[in-house]
This record gives sequence, C-alpha cells and structure tokens, in this order.
Amino acid sequence: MVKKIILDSDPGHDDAVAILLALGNKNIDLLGVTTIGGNQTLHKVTYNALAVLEQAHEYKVPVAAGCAKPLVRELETAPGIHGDTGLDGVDLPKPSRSVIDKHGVDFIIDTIMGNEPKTITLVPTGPLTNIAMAVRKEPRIVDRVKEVVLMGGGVHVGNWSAVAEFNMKVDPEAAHVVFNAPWPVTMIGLDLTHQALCTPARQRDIESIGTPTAKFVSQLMDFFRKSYEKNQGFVDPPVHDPCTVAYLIDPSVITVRKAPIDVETQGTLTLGMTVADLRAPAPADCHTQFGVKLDADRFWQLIHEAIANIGEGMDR
Ligand code: PIR
Ligand code: CA
Repeated sequence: MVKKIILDSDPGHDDAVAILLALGNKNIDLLGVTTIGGNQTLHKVTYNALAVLEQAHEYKVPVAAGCAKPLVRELETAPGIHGDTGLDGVDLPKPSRSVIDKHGVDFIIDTIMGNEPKTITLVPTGPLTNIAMAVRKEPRIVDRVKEVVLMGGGVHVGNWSAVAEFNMKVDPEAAHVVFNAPWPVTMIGLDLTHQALCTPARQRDIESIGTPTAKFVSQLMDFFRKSYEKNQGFVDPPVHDPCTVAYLIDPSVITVRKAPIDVETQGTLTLGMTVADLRAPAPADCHTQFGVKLDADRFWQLIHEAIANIGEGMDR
C-alpha cells in the first residue's frame, strides 16, 4: 500500500538521504517537504532541501519553509556535524525553483485537513517546532493524521547531552507538545539509529550503482564520517533520518516496543530527554512506541534500491 507522507526536515546529511529514500521508493508518496531551523538556519536548510530535490531531478514535490526558531528558545545549530552550509562536502546543484508561497505549518495543516482522515503520515526528522505549531493552530489534525513517525530522542541515550538527542534538545517544548498529543507516535531514537551505520562496505555498495545520485550520497557519507569521527568518536556514521522512511516502507525493518514516553522541559541536566516508562506492561491506551532493533541488511537494501530507482533522474 502506498503511504502518503510529509517530510518535515532540516537537511542535513542524513535528512538528504531520507528525502532520496522517500523519492526513490514506489510505496511512498512524498506530498511535500517542509523545512525547520535545526542542523542549520532555516534559510540554509530550505536551500538544501531544494538542492537535494534538484539533484534527483525532482521538480514537482512542493517545498514549504517552516519556522526559523524554536517555540521558546534560541536556535542552536550543528555546524560541527553538518558544516557551515548544513550540507558541507557535497557538490550541490543550484535549485531551479523556489519554495511555495505558503508557510510550512499551514502546508502541514492544509494537507492533513484536505485529505481523507487517517491517510497522511507525518515524518519529522528535525526539531519538532513546525509540528507543535500545527497542533496548536489546528488541533483537529491530531485525530486526522494516520501517525507520526519521527527521528529524535532515544531511550536514555543522548548525542547533544548525556541523555538528550539534538532534535529534542533544540526544541524541548515542541517535543513535549508532540509526544503529549494523543496521536500514534513512533519514536525512532538514537538507540535505533545507531544501528544504521554506514560502514565502508555499505558505502562501496552504494557507489557501485554508478549514478550521479549514488555519487552524491557517497560524498554525503564521506563528510558525515569525518564529522562523526571528530565529534562523536564513531568509526562509521549513523544515518539517522532515513530509518523513519524505511519503517514506513517496510515495518518489519524495525522492531518496536510500546511504552509511555514524555519529554523533560525543566531539568538542568536532563533538558530535552525523552523519558520512557519501561515498567511493563504498557497501559492499554499507550499511544507511543519506540524503535528497538534495526534489520540493517534490509535497511541498506532499501536505500540501495531507492538510489538505483532515481537513476539519472526519475521519470515521475
Ligand atoms: C544532529 C544531527 C545528527 C548528528 C548530531 N550529532 C547532531 C541531526 C540529524 O539530522 C538527525 O535528524 C538528528 N539531528 C540526530 O540527532
Ligand atoms: Ca535531521
């Protein structure tokens, strides 16, 4: 079954791979890309989203710019990971088109309200500001979406503090709104995405496709590898964001566990921590779950197939 999704992202090396996976898989209907200040400023990540689509010769999927800053706090970007542009280290084509004339938050609301109930999946791969704003502006979207599958958080593991993941730490108040709205939320957190490691063998396999898009992904991974070695002490970089899309293409790629999850907004040491209550069993009305185990071979197979499908540019 084809799933209609909105990607809400802050490209970002791994966000770029998530966009390509969504574009290159026939079971995903990418209705639009909304952007959010995160890895870099809104202006830069919006340019990057357009450039990644341009790279894939995709000129129709609308791109709508969302919020430049978190709900309450100042924006903290991640230049140490993604560079000054947010997509350092790759040859980006200059976008031939611009964003649509609608705010990202309104694009999210109008798309959900304008489609049949329970047919749209939200896929946030950056800070949750746009999603929280949409919930506050049009609360009916909570009942109307199919589900939210987000990259962020982790069960008691962090990358931006000892216990907080970047997307949650940048806008903890927005994350609090999203996790506490009673829609189905699947958290693809660090404990899951740290299993999505781009080893040299995985990268060679992608390069073997031999197309411009394959080369582009390999350049993305070269830069991401260096960042992760320098800043996080990893040998191979974890490719976080496409895990969300992979789960939607084939749920068997990720084993999930139900548990109540909330977000810390007050803690001095724990700000932005996603707190999962692992006391079993999860209550009957539990609407949150998190990714536990990744089938890495299947994940990289999906990435490979999507890149191969894009080819020299897709016929769409
Ligand atoms: C931020 C990211 C990745 C690595 C670090 N160290 C910081 C970005 C990715 O785009 C992903 O969405 C999420 N935020 C992982 O924390
Ligand atoms: Ca991201």
